[in-house]
Amino acid sequence: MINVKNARYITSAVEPKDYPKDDRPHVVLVGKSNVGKSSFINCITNNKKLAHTSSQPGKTRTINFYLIDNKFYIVDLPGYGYAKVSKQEQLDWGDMIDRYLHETSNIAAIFHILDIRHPPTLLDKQMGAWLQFYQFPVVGIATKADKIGKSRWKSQMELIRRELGWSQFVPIIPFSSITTQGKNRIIELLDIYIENYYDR
Ligand SMILES: Nc1nc2c(ncn2[C@@H]2O[C@H](COP(=O)(O)OP(=O)(O)O)[C@@H](O)[C@H]2O)c(=O)[nH]1
Ligand SMILES: [Mg+2]
Repeated sequence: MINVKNARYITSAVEPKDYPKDDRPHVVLVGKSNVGKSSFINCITNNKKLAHTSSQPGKTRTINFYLIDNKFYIVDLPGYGYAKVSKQEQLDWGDMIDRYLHETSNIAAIFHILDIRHPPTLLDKQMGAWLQFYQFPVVGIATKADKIGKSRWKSQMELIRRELGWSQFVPIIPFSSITTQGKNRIIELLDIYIENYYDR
């Protein structure tokens, strides 16, 4: 059983030659810029300083690797949908993500992070279609759950499921990095995906 007690930043990469070379599994975070990916990492690892959070969107421009329990990596992909980047930067972004997804054979799962308050954007849907194409196991994380009443969680999550075309087999976890809602379930899921990876 993983305990996520030991988490450390390993490296940031743009090109495949800079990815970690070992074959420990990767759990990959994707989502819009500012959706709460860095906060997710800090919450799950109990370390407020591990990943840089920012109220300023569009900050992360590299693929960041964190090693957890010496057993698997959490991979923070740069967020999409930040309006104030140039066309060229958007192309570079697409390239960076495409190469990562294409050239990484040890992806155990992809955590697609969405804001529970809003319907998925066009870019969320494009990312969803991309992940479906690659046939990665996907988990939906509906974050910022503290910002709406609990009575709305279910319908918002069903909206996300419907808009992204996810079957009932795709788990969606209501999550908040502030209240830690959903954290235990996420750690259970991480454990399952990592064990499955090592068993295959
Ligand atoms: N209320 C609330 N705010 C959050 C949550 N997660 C992230 N935020 C805030 O959203 C902003 C962006 O978060 P960050 O983790 O840097 O997003 P990233 O760009 O996806 O890495 C910051 O101001 C965070 O404090 C959450 O679960 N609840
Ligand atoms: Mg970030």
